[in-house]
Formats: sequence, C-alpha cells, structure tokens
Amino acid sequence: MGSPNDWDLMKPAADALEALGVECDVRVISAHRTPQRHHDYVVAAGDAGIEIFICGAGFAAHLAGVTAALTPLPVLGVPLDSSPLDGIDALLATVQMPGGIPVATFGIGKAGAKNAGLFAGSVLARSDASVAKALDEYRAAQTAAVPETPF
Ligand code: RP5
Repeated sequence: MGSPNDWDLMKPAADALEALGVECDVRVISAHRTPQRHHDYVVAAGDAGIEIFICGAGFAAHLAGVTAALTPLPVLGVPLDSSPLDGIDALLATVQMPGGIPVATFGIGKAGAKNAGLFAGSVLARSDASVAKALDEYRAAQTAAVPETPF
C-alpha cells in the first residue's frame, strides 16, 4: 500500500488471506515517494517466494501499474477511496493500464481489498489443496450465514 493510512482499507485483503491460511507480507511502498524501495522489493520478490501482489493505493494510484511493469508475477490492484475524489481517481489510474502490462483491478476500497484477497486465494488454490479446502469452507460458511428471510 502507498501509505500507512491505507492499512484500514487494505486490511480486509490480509484478513481474507489469513482466513484461507495464506501467508502475506504487508508493506508500505509508495510508487512516488519510495521508488527505490518499490523497485528493490518487486525485483527480489520472485526469489523471496512472493507469488501474487495485491497493491492498494489512492489518488494517482500508480503502485499496481509500476509493480506490474517490474514483474511478470500477477498483480491485483485495489483503488482506495482516500482522496477527495473518493477513489474514482485511483480506480481509473489502476484499471486503465496500457495494453501489455496487465493489472487485475478490483472495486474501490474495503470490498475490493477483500475480493482481491479472496481472488488471490482462488489462484493459489489451484496448486495448493489446503487453500482450496479453506476456500470451500469459507464460501460454505458465507452461504450458511445468509438468512432466507429478513425476520
Ligand atoms: C496516499 O498516497 C494514498 O492513500 C495513496 O495510497 C498514496 C499514494 O502514494 P504515492 O504512491 O502517490 O506516494 O495518501
């Protein structure tokens, strides 16, 4: 995420991954204010065992796009509603990637962060039976929690 202040919005991604038993490495990395930290972290990621990036940023949100420019690993982008434009700026910055450098972009804010975490789990579940089992259980519990009537 681009700022420590983004943590409140991005925590649902970490929570979803935790629920699936997937380890995640949470970092504050700004595409604009810590470009060297960004570069060093992303280029070392493959060797460090990182399989998927989830990048959350607000304002002119370049974190996901620049991450995708630096690595062939999958990059999930979460536009954050931390600006006066309520995340519309970040949504457009994150989703409108030039052809050739893909960023899978999720909804604005907490719901997008949660779905990014679950989506990362779905991808990892393809090659990890324990994650697949946890994802099945998560979805079953979610379904069971929906009442048939509002009363
Ligand atoms: C913060 O600036 C926002 O929430 C956003 O994540 C961040 C963008 O950081 P830069 O990459 O532009 O430095 O206020």
